[in-house]
Amino acid sequence: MNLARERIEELAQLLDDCAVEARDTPKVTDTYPEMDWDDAYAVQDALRARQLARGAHLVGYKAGLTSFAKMRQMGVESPVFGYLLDVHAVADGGTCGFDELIHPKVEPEIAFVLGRELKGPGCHIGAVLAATDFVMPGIEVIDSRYRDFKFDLKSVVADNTSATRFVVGGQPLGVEGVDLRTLGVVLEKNGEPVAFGAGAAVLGHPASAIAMLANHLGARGESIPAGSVILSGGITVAVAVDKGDAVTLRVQNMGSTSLIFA
Ligand code: OOG
Ligand code: MG
Repeated sequence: MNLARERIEELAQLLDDCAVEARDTPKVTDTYPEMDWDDAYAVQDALRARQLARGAHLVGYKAGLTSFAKMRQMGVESPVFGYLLDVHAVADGGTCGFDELIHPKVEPEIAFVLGRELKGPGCHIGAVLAATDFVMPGIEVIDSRYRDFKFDLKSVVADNTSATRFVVGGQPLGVEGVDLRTLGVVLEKNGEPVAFGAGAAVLGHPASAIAMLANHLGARGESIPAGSVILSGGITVAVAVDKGDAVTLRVQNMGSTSLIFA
């Protein structure tokens, strides 16, 4: 750690305020280039503590930048991890307040719901599939608190990996007998298909993103509790949305989930 406790708390407050007030800020490593990985995750932890203290509940986790399409889009080269809160869940088919957000984008993802706790180190795809109750379509709404959506990995980790809203729904599917690599996904905006992909875009197999997440959390003394929902990462590039847009994600054999920006 290179940053003092007060700096960590200040940065968490800055990012929290930006999210609440829907305003952007230059990336935090511009001000603190000496920030290291532990500092970045410490800011994320402090941000989470602030939100939980306001009454939010932790409902799950997310992996991000797990597909080459996303890594290329954002100019970075490794996955990052964050958390999901109940206050950020949108009901299936529900409305997301556009004016509460800065410059939102949507991502098609496969969401995992765990039937059993998952704990690293040593977690692998097999352990993930064994612990998974079902998978379902998930749309993540990301909204970087950084100006022009520009960041480096440490800055985006501090900002809870741009996590903002999410919706899961459709038809839950058990993983037995399903090849998650070849599951096709279609993302539609206002009825037009705008992005397509298959599960393998995420690290070769979406469950490997969950294994990486469990190993990452395990190294920090945290596990993923049974019942958690986990977003495994955008399969395609993220798609910008405007006020009034309706977004639907269709996943092969899993129906669809949707939301409206109003
Ligand atoms: C970082 C978060 C990326 C994903 O699914 O790849 C992410 C960002 O691009 O803002 O959630
Ligand atoms: Mg995502």
